[in-house]
Amino acid sequence: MESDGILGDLNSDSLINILDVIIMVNMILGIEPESDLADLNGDGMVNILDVVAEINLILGPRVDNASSLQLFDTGTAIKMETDGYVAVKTTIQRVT
Ligand SMILES: [Ca+2]
Ligand SMILES: [Ca+2]
Repeated sequence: MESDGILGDLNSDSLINILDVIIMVNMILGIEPESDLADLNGDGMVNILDVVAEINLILGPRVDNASSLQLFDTGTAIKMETDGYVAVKTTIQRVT
């Protein structure tokens, strides 16, 4: 395995694009030797998770995050309506 170069740039052209995705898939299939540069999530192996990370690098950050969010109490549940993606962190606490 090699470690010089840009993480995700598997053909060393200083760009991260679909060509690097193809090389990564070939590494997974055993067609090409694996490279440390393909292990985007740093878990020590090259697999589909790294392909997803590579594609996300190419597509860039999501631009469709929610700009508004409304919560509704339906009586039996809390309902949420948004116009895009939101990250939700939930804490469940017992009330005594
Ligand atoms: Ca490249
Ligand atoms: Ca990995």
